[in-house]
Amino acid sequence: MQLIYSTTSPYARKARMLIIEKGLVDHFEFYQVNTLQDAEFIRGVNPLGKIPALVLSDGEVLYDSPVICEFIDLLDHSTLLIPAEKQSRFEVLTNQALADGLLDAVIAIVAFKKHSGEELPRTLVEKHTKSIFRSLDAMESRITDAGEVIDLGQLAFAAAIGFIELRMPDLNWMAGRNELSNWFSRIKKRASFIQTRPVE
Ligand SMILES: N[C@@H](CCC(=O)N[C@@H](CS)C(=O)NCC(=O)O)C(=O)O
Repeated sequence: MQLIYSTTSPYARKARMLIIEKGLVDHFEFYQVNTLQDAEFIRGVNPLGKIPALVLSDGEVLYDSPVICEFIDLLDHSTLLIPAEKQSRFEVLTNQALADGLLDAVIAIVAFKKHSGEELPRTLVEKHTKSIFRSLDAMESRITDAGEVIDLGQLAFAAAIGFIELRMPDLNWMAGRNELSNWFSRIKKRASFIQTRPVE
């Protein structure tokens, strides 16, 4: 099966980190695209015109990243990163939704400029920026340092913060968020984070 991705896409990074954490790299072919130059190709694979997309061996295509991650996780039941137990399962899935939603707000700001060459209207920048800070505060209160134990929610948090550091380096996301900062300083040393760093 083939994962359509770009090295800068944080949603794809989450899926790539999951593949590495689960030791499943050999099961995948990684097909790198550029969302601007390869837009037509991407639309041909995924009607939403977005990456990541996962093309299965029978030609079926999975999107978006939460669906792809669920599929990857179920490839090997021995190390589930989306736990089966109800309470922790929905904590992890909500953490993923939080990180993905934060990213939607970041991308609404940065992608507009990239595509149009213009700044997003100030009212919308303020709305999305408030959403980013609220989401970071929620991440600060929800993060639990489980040492070496990793789950999909943590991978989503890591991909989201990695993208903030890439695209909004002046945001000062660490200020007043000690739990999250300490946790991030550890997760960023993991092979899955290092091996998926964005290359521009
Ligand atoms: N909800 C989607 C979001 C995917 C997404 O927005 N991907 C961006 C790249 S980071 C993209 O493909 N953008 C291209 C476009 O919108 O034209 C997911 O979780 O997979």
